[in-house]
Amino acid sequence: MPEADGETVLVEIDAAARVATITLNRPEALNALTVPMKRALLAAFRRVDRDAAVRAVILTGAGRAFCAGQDLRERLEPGAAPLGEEVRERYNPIVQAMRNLPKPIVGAINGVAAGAGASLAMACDMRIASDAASFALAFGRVGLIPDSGATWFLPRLVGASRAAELALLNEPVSAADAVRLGLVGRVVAAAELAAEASAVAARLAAGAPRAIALTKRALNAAWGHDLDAALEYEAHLQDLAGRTKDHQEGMAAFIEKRQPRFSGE
Ligand code: T3D
Repeated sequence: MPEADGETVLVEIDAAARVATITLNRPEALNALTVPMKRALLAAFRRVDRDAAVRAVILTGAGRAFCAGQDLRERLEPGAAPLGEEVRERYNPIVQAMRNLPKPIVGAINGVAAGAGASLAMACDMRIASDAASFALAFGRVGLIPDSGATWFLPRLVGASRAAELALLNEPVSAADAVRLGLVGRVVAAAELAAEASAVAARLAAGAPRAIALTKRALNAAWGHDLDAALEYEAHLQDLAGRTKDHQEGMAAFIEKRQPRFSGE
């Protein structure tokens, strides 16, 4: 398994802020995803998972797009894998790595997010969009169904009725409409996107890492739980959070009227 390849996927680490930025980097093809790029993206998420110095992650795109989904030219090349295999072996592991990453991922949606690019945006824990961004499911336009988690994330983010409209009509959604629908949390001017995403990621990185990881785990699990199961799972995870040094530090900081310094223990 290669490391993020340093070409089509860039990983930069801000050691002071404890934030990693993963950048999809094929701007000439709107960051459309090729096989090597998907391998590199999975390697990038695994790398930031292993790096104890990283506490929050930003996912963004180089150039004018976030990601145009599957590289359609590559699919026409001889020897391209059958679609089911490609989705199972290349796309699904990326989405699983993102959701299972015990660190928050901020999607900095700098431009169009189409097809599997929209899925990657939805797999982030939160999304900040540039006012130049847009979303398009796009799969239907090439005779495919939404994949890489799109059928799972979309109704949960925007509701069943809107999800059906977006998935079946495949029409683009502007950044302004995306925030209204709940696809993104906020929209900022294009020139401010990087700074805004960095500020949000730095705030996340300053939080208690174990509590953040457990919160992400609880939110992931809640979709499959009824209320009783969710209450019990919260109690279980709270027990774990309550045993951390960071819980003690947070309590001490409150009593001493100072900012907490979380160690991740
Ligand atoms: O493995 C599998 O296939 C299964 C998984 C499938 C998952 C999927 O993601 S299926 C959906 C694939 N994505 C799409 O269908 C989107 C295709 N792209 C577009 O519809 C448009 O490009 C956009 C709406 C995203 C942006 O439109 P626009 O007008 O701003 O840009 P453009 O002129 O169309 O594109 C600029 C360049 O990027 C252009 O290259 P050129 O002509 O300048 O050399 C274009 O061909 C290239 N590009 C854009 N999207 C893709 C792409 N090249 C390859 N694959 C792409 N997906």
